[in-house]
Amino acid sequence: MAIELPALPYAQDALEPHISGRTLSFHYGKHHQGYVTKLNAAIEADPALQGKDVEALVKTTSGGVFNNAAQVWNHTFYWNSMSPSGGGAPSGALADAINAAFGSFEAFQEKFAAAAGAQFGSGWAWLVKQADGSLAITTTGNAETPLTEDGVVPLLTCDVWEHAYYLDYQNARPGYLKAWWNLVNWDFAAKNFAA
Ligand code: MN3
Repeated sequence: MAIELPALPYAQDALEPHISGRTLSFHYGKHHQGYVTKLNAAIEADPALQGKDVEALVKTTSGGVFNNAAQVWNHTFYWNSMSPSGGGAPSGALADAINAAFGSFEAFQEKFAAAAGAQFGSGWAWLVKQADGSLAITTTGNAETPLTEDGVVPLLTCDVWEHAYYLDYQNARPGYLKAWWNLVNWDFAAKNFAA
C-alpha cells in the first residue's frame, strides 16, 4: 500500500500574508509531494519496507529511505503546527509548562527564534516534551527528527530549510521566524502535550 500525501489542513493561500500561497504551492505541492513519491519508489523496490506506516518507517530505516520518510512525517507535522487562526499565546497546562521551562512565554519565543536562527543550513526547530515531562527546544539537521528519540514527544515544529521561506523572505530567516508566530497552532501543541 502506497504512502499518501496528506491533505493540507487549510487552503494553500490561507497562511497569507505570513506565508504565501506561492510558497505553499512549491513547499507542499513539490517538496512534500517529492518526498512522498521517492518514499513510495523505495517501498516498491524493497518488500521489507511494505506494510509500514510513515512513523514506523521513520523509526526503523536509515539513509535515503529515512530521509524521505522523515521529511514526509516532519512536513505533515509542520503543516499542523500552523493554522490561519493561529498565533497568540498558549493557555492552560501547556502555558504553565512553558513558563516553568523558560521563565515566560516571551523568553520561550526568544530562545526558540535564537535556536531556529542558529541552525546552520537545512533543518528544523522543535518544541518537545522530554521523558520527564518538562519542555525543551531542540533543532535537527536536514531530515532528522525527535520522533526517533525514546520518550521525546514533539509538540511543535518550524521548518527552517530555505525552501520554507525563500520566495517570501529570500535569505532573511529572522523575518520568516517573526511572521511564523502569527500562525502557530497552539491547540495542536496542547493536544500533543496532553497525549
Ligand atoms: Mn520543508
